[in-house]
This record gives sequence, structure tokens and C-alpha cells, in this order.
Amino acid sequence: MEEEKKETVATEETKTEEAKPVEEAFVAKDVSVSELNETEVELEKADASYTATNIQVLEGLEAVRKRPGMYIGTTAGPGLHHLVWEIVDNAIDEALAGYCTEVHVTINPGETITVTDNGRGIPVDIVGKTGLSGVETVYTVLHAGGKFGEGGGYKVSGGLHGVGASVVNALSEWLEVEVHKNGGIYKMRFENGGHPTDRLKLVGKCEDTGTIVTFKPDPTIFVETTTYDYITIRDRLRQVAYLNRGITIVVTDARGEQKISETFCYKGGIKEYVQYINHNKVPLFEEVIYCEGSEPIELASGTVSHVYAEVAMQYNDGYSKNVYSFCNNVHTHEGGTHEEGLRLALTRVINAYARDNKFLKENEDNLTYDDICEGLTAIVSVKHPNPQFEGQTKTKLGNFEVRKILSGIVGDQLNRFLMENPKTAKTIMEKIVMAANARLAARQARDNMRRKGGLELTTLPGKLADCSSKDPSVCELYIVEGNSAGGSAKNGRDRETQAILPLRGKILNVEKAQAKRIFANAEIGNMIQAIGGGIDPEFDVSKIRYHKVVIMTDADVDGSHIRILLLTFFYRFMRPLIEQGYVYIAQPPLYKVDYHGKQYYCYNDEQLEVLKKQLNLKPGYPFQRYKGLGEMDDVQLWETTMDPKNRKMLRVTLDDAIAAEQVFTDLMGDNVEPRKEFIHENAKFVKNLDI
Ligand code: 0RA
Repeated sequence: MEEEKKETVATEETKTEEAKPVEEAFVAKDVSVSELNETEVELEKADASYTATNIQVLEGLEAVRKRPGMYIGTTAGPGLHHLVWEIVDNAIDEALAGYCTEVHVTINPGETITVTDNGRGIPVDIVGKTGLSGVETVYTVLHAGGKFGEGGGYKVSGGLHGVGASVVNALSEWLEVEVHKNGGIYKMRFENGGHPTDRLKLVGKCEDTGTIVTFKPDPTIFVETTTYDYITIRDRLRQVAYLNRGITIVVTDARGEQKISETFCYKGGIKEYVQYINHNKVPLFEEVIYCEGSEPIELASGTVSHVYAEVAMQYNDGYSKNVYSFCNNVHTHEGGTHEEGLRLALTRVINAYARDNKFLKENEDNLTYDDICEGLTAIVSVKHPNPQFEGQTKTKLGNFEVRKILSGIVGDQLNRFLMENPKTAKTIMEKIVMAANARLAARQARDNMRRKGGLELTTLPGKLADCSSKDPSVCELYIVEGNSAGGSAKNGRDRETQAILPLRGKILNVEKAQAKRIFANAEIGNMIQAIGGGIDPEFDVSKIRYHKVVIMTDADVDGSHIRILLLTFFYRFMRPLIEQGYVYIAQPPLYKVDYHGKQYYCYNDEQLEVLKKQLNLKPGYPFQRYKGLGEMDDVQLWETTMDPKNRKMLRVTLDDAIAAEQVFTDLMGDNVEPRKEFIHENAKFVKNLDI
């Protein structure tokens, strides 16, 4: 296949090199000289790596291959997908610069990825400092990509992802680039981690412009998996489309018998994103409040650039806060200065309006940010030429000037909105005042409970069979569905490190319940006491008594419902527990096969099939299908599900809080239809982690 392809390329090349217009475009030095000079100036200003010789280039790529984690975080599934984000970022940058309207991303058979854009095409001329073509420079010089795009629109180098296309090349078995530019089609191929097989070649004619990149991740680097997940790619690209209004993104999965393809384009950008997040909630008013603006800032180099910021907000009739922030299309999970700016403006403007219009009496305390955020869905999106990402997971925006920029933009424009829309303003104020009252009532309920000894950390629930160790880092809390399974778990466990809390029936549906009622629920109270870190907004993860909280439910519909309820509860009221990776889902086996006096356990259908083949079992050979935990005795439960040496557990992650939030409301909200779908898909936010 590959051989054939090269041959066609070669013939086309000989054919087209005679074609005059293209040839002229290629060598017309005076047309592109200014562009070239500009590039040179740019490169002189940039860092020393631009003086890289060929040897340095290869050393650079080799460094990436030696320590891929430094560049893409991990070589497991997320790292594999990171390669796609990296290439897509380049195309989005071209769109943000105003030259590209469409980006196509295709997962091809064989787990290769193609990203096509209709931008200007990566420069094909020789870059002064590297002596290489623009294409070769972008794909072999570390951090070269972004530096090219100076001028026009907002230059944004993709933040967290911005390690550059060369990193993708370094981590690919092969990578091919096709550039349509100046009437010509140019091609170049790299193999074995970025080694060019030849120089950039003119291979044909065309009338359009754009860039087509195809790559195959190197399986010797991505040893864990080289299989792409369509849903992950689809969800992320939909998000990118929301965050960059007007850009059309087409995602295709061409691996199956039937191609799947979805197109995302949102003229309303983050305004539509807010509506989408609220789509199965009840908005309190039609319009989405929208604020936007930009401010000049001076970069270290002395050049002046711009910070662009926009915020979209809408209230719904629920009680949860849904504020999501982004910088350069990167979801800043840990917040940062843009969220702080929003908080300052909201608190200032809402309190001033509430006092001026008598929603707050003189002797009453200010409304808190938590009050203001009840039922608020908001997206904050910032485009910054030099973002500083901080925090544990590098998802906290650190640029201090952004706080004031956001505070200013939102302060002015929200204030104007409230003045111009008194009816909507009244709706908002009443909602927030109600939240404040509920907060005071909840505080009272909590105080009462505390007085009764309910939230005291010293009293543990009677149903809890605690472990003897007091070292949280080795302690595990199993939350077990039903009293009978709870009994087996208590007998089978390792008493030193494993505590058991049986749960009776279903816990309260926390999405719909107000804070007040949640604290009155006995099962919830037991859990709060057992875990020991309190509850939002005072939840203190440093006080928790177990670093593994394991949800153990039956493998049936009720079991998965209880699991979702528990996850919702943790998500809403002990979020750091999930964020820090302390929540797990036990994986009891689904099947048991008795064969020649030995027991074999299988955790899914594939394993059962493999086992049948391995043992050479005849069709119809009997096996047991476990319907519930209760069907196992204490020894079996220990051996298959609780023994750290044998068990499999899934760690719950919140990679994408938005997707998770959506998933929770789909399940818990009033809208029934998406619920069924969800139960199917909910494995999405649990990542496989064998322990
Ligand atoms: C810098 C300058 C020019 C185009 C690009 C970068 C560019 C880069 C990428 C990466 C993926 N797709 C892209 N599309 C364009 C244009 C220079 C000129 O005007 O010729």
C-alpha cells in the first residue's frame, strides 16, 4: 500500500513540475520575500532553539521520545488523544487568525488521524533561521508552530496543549503533511518519530488552500492503547466549536462498517453553550446574559497584544453552581484569575443592585457568591497571548491582569443589563435572595444536627464496621448496597484497613433536593460521618478518614442507579474527593466457571469467551452468572472483589466536569428520555484502572 502511494506521488511530481503557474508560484521569490523576512525577524526575537541545526532538531525530537510524559502528560489513553488536540489546536489558531472556517477530524481505519483545515496552508518557503521549509520547521522544531502565526486576529498558542505539532511528529510511527498553497499541492512524510523521508515536494496543482495532516501514533510509545475513543474526540471538538463561534468542525469515525459523522458550528458561541448545558433544566428567563471585551497588554518582548474575554450566563430553577472557565480553549478546572474576576464583578454588582432596589434591607448581610451561584450556569472564556497555567494539574489560570479585565468587563455590562432589563433583574434577585434564605436555614439545620451529635467527627454511625488502622492513606471505606451483602463484606474484609458501611435502599436524589433536606437524610448522614471531612462548602479533604471510598453495588439496574446517586452526591457535596481520585467503583465478577475443581471468575463477556477458548469448553458447559453481590459468600466476595491482590476497581475521574454535570442532570432532572441513554453511557466518566 505505502509503496504504491509513493509511486503515484513521484509520477505526479514529474508531471506537475512542468506546469508553469505552479512552478512560478513555487519559485516566485519576490512574492514571498517579504513574508520570509517577517518570519526571520520573528525568529530572531524568539528563543535560541531557532538557531537549531539539523542535529539539534533530531536531538529535540529524541528528547520527546525519551520522556513523552514531560510533553503530553501520559502515554496512556489521554496522551494518545492529546496528539489530536495538538494538531487541531494548530488549525483552530489559523481559524482564530481569521483565515480558516472549517476543520475536519477523521479517525481512520488503523487508528490513524487526519486533520484537515481550509486555512492559508503552512508556509512552504525556506525559513531563514532553520534553513528548512516552513512545513519541516513546524513538524520538527519544538515549539515552532505558534510562533509563525503572528499578526492578524488574536494570536493564541493553545495553552496547555501548546507543545507543538513537532511533539506529535516525534511520537508518531509516521506523519504526512499535505499543503495546498499558491496553486500547488506540497507533500512531506516523516517516519520513526519525525525523521523526514525526503524534503517537502511539490506534487500537484490545486485551486484551494489548506493543510491536511495524517499521523499514526507510535505503538512503541503508546504501549497501553492505540485505540481512539470517538466519544472523547466528539465531545472535545463540540466544546471547541462552542468556544470558537462560527468555526465548523466535522468529526468522522471511519473505522466501522458505517461511517459516523457529526458537524458542529455555533454562531452564538458560548451563549449557545450555556443554553446547551441548561437544555434539560428550566431556565428562569429566555435570554443569555453576554459580556465581552478586550484589553491591550504588553508582552515581555515589548510588543503589545490583546487579552480577549467573554462570559455567558443564565439562571435555571435548580440549586447547583455550573461555572466553567476556559483559557485558550483549555478547560481551567482549577479556576484562576478569570473566575476570580467574574466572582468580584458578580458579588459587587448583584449586591449593589439588591440594595439600591430594596431586595436587601439595610440591616441584612451581603449576598454571598455561593448564593449568587445557585442555579447559575456560566461560561468564562479568555484568549490570552501568554497564558500562565498553574496549580496541581496546570489548569488554573495565573495571569494576574486577567482578574481586573474580567471584573471590569462583567461589572459594566452586567450592570447595564440589569438596568435595561428590570423584569429579568427581579427574577434573578428573587432567586438569589431565596438562596440566601435557604443558606441560613441550612446552616441552622446543620447546627441542629451538630448539636445532636450528628456531624461530630467523633461519633461514627452504628452501621459502620470500621477498620482498626487510623492511617487514612491505607484505609478503605466500602459503601455496600444492601444489608446482606454488607454482612458478607464485613466477614470477608481485611479488618485492619477495610471498613464497611451498608446502605439500605436508595439514597435521596440530591439533584432535586435542597440542602436543608439533604442533611436530614439518614443514609447521607451516615456517609458524611463515616468519611469524616464534612460537607460542601466546608468539606475538608485533609480530614477524611479513608483515601479509598469504594462503591460496591449489584451489577443490575438498581445497582447502577444507586451508584449514580452516590456519585452525584460526591460530585455535589464532596467534589475534592472525586478530583483527588479517592472514589472507586468495585468490580464484582459477572461469571464463575467451575472446571476440574477450580473456580474461574470473569468480569466481563470478553473474558468469559477467552476463558471458554482457553479451557476448551464445549458449548453448553455450565457457568454461573452473578446477579447480585448477595450470591457470593464472604470468602468469594473477598477473593474476587475486595482482596487488593486480585480485585479490579475503577477509579472515578472528573476529566470533564461539564460532561459529568450534564450526565448527572440528564439522569436526575425532570427530563426522562436522556436518562436511559445515560445509564448506557455512564461508564464514560469512570476510567479503567487496575489496582
Ligand atoms: C503561519 C503563517 C501562515 C500559515 C500558518 C502559519 C498555518 C499553520 C497551520 C497549522 C495547521 N494549519 C495551518 N494553517 C496555516 C500563512 C503564511 C502565508 O500567508 O503564506
